[in-house]
Amino acid sequence: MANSVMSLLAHILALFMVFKSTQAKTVTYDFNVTWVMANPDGLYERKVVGINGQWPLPTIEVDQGDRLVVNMFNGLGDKSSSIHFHGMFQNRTNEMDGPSMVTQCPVAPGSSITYNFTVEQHGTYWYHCHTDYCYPDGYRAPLIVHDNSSYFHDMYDEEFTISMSDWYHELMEDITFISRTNPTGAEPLPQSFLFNDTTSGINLSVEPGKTYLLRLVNIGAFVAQYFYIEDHSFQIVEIDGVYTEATNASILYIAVAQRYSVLVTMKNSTEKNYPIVTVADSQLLDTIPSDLKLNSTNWLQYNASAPHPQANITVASCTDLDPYDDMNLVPYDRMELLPDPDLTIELTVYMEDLDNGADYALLNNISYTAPKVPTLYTVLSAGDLATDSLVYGEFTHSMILEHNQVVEVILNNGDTGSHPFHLHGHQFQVINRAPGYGAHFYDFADGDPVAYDPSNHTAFPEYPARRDTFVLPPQGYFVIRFVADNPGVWIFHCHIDWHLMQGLAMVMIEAPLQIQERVTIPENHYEVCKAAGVQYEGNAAGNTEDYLDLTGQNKQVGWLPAGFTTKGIVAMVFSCISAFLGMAFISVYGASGIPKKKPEATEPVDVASTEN
Ligand SMILES: *[C@@H]1O[C@H](CO)[C@@H](O)[C@H](O)[C@H]1NC(C)=O
Ligand SMILES: *[C@@H]1O[C@H](CO)[C@@H](O)[C@H](O)[C@H]1NC(C)=O
Ligand SMILES: *[C@@H]1O[C@H](CO)[C@@H](O)[C@H](O)[C@H]1NC(C)=O
Ligand SMILES: *[C@@H]1O[C@H](CO)[C@@H](O)[C@H](O)[C@H]1NC(C)=O
Ligand SMILES: *[C@@H]1O[C@H](CO)[C@@H](O)[C@H](O)[C@H]1NC(C)=O
Ligand SMILES: *[C@@H]1O[C@H](CO)[C@@H](O)[C@H](O)[C@H]1NC(C)=O
Ligand SMILES: *[C@@H]1O[C@H](CO)[C@@H](O)[C@H](O)[C@H]1NC(C)=O
Ligand SMILES: *[C@@H]1O[C@H](CO)[C@@H](O)[C@H](O)[C@H]1NC(C)=O
Ligand SMILES: *[C@@H]1O[C@H](CO)[C@@H](O)[C@H](O)[C@H]1NC(C)=O
Ligand SMILES: *[C@@H]1O[C@H](CO)[C@@H](O)[C@H](O)[C@H]1NC(C)=O
Ligand SMILES: *[C@@H]1O[C@H](CO)[C@@H](O)[C@H](O)[C@H]1NC(C)=O
Ligand SMILES: *[C@@H]1O[C@H](CO)[C@@H](O)[C@H](O)[C@H]1NC(C)=O
Ligand SMILES: [Cu+2]
Repeated sequence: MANSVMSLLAHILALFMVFKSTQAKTVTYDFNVTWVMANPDGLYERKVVGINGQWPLPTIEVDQGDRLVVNMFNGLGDKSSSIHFHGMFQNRTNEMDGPSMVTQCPVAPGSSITYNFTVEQHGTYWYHCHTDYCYPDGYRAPLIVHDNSSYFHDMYDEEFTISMSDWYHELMEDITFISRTNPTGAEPLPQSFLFNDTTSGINLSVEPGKTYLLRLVNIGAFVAQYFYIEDHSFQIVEIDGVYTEATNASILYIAVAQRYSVLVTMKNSTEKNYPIVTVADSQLLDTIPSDLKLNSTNWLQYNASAPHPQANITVASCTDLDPYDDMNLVPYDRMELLPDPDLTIELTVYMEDLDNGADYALLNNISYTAPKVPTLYTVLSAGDLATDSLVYGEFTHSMILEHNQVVEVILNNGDTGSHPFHLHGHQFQVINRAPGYGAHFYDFADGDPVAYDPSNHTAFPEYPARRDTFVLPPQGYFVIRFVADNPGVWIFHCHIDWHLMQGLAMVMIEAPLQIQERVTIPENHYEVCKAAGVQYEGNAAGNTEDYLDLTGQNKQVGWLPAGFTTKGIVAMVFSCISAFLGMAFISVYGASGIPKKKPEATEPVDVASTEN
């Protein structure tokens, strides 16, 4: 008897181990990337980036713990590319992160790259091209990491993944944007808003009484969208891969790159179909053409033969919609507020004309300008100098973070637009933001910018929401914290692709000496550099002899002196204040002021630091 129990137990254990070992599998995708034709809004057929001859692109699906391998061949012929797996930590695999000239070389036409990493997270993500502003041409789709052990796994019957995005008729390369003909930096207006890559009205075929998990992903390039379902509320259970305590809500505001998972329970009656409504945030648009359809109707389809009514939008403006404030969400793991920071990085967003007459974006005084050597490759070839931020160049805005520091980023907005900022390699705690959300989101837009005051702010949450993309309100600020526990080169940037193009980015070089110990670049990635003719050793200027000599580095466009001096950026930057506060060593980078008014033209002055 005892024997047979033992043998049964051994048997069960063996089965369990087989189950465990087969659980973490390798999921391989072969992507042949070529141009294909598509007409997602029914208004205009255009060239889009397809995969294996298809567009819309496939959703990548893996289980938590799987190894994901993506073999990409760039068959575009005329454009370089790469893939960023948005929200993936790439812990120990920084070289697989995807942004060109940050962690890899651009993949030239005719060459191939292999991405290969384990997926230790769960939830809703997406993948997109991260080279030369190529994702708005269609190179973007969801990436889902299934997790059968999530706390809400038994709370739903089926799931749907829904993408939303803005859509342009022209290729990115044909759209005039950074130009002296556009000195205000007005973002190009999309022609349509897509729901799951179409405007034809999707029907989510549902059954009465069942509960569905909807995974919502804004894969757009520019415009945030409001989301709600007529006569149905829902529970938020995930944001950007972070499970949250189930929280009732009826309207969401989903900025580009953000994700929400919600549980929606169906009614018992099958008489009607209900509009799923998305409304573009028209506050982001400089002008609204009369033929631009801002809101769209799709359906929870209970009954295919019943009418499919158009949304009955009862508010006059999208700002009258009252979305759930993501700062109120509590992570399911109840991770506590991180302690006071070891390093504080204080930044201010400015949008300014530089001396070619075009409008650029700056963080403090730097408009991100790509280096000649991918920054990760500089880390790996610089030896001990990897801890000196100078080797990464003056215009990549690289900051060295020490391993396991608590880092706080204070981001002030000197601009009247909002900016969804994304940090690669982390989910950060969102601990402060002003002005409010929803109707209050634009409260500061018409007055003067308001900077974060460390000695006078609203209380930090006990269990702050965490996510990887968070919206900076117009002329307001936000404060985030994270632990530098993921050695790697991580770009921090506005996810509005137009603003990234204008330079709204900086680079965190997290624990450079640990990167050197942990990261090995696969031979295939060096082949990518050779094919692209891009150097993979040296400092930002490509100098392999003297890493502190940046002669020949790429530089941002020179200052328009008047605007520059009025703001006094010169005096503001590179001030580095260190102080002892209790036992913690606090460094403050930035300590910027905010302009009180638009600069006026004055006599040109000589600004030495910008000369070649
Ligand atoms: C990619 O697709 C193109 C067009 O179908 C084809 O000519 C090419 O051989 C394919 N390349 C690879 C590596 O599969
Ligand atoms: C992916 O990486 C693993 C671990 O380094 C390695 O064993 C495997 O061969 C790699 N697969 C491919 C397709 O490169
Ligand atoms: C997770 O559950 C789904 C069905 O609910 C099943 O198809 C899938 O195989 C499961 N995955 C794992 C890793 O158990
Ligand atoms: C959304 O589009 C994808 C890809 O075309 C498709 O597989 C999926 O069924 C669509 N989802 C819905 C709810 O229509
Ligand atoms: C959804 O159903 C409506 C009404 O039957 C139909 O007009 C529409 O084409 C359907 N949508 C799709 C994507 O099939
Ligand atoms: C959330 O909504 C459900 C269903 O409408 C309701 O039963 C529950 O009381 C709500 N919870 C809270 C905290 O409001
Ligand atoms: C649907 O019917 C079930 C079973 O009768 C009931 O428990 C549930 O509350 C009903 N749901 C709604 C939304 O009315
Ligand atoms: C919905 O779209 C229509 C047409 O584009 C527009 O007139 C209306 O103001 C929009 N409603 C909202 C709330 O944006
Ligand atoms: C579906 O809708 C049609 C038309 O309104 C109605 O006649 C029919 O009874 C409905 N079916 C169910 C199962 O509710
Ligand atoms: C739209 O909603 C308003 C307010 O709830 C209501 O008075 C009106 O009848 C609705 N219109 C339609 C066509 O359902
Ligand atoms: C603190 O902040 C509040 C809200 O922004 C403001 O009204 C108040 O004047 C500030 N107090 C001080 C002492 O700066
Ligand atoms: C990265 O992995 C280390 C363990 O190797 C862990 O301590 C750390 O929390 C991880 N960081 C992230 C962001 O995944
Ligand atoms: Cu932006």
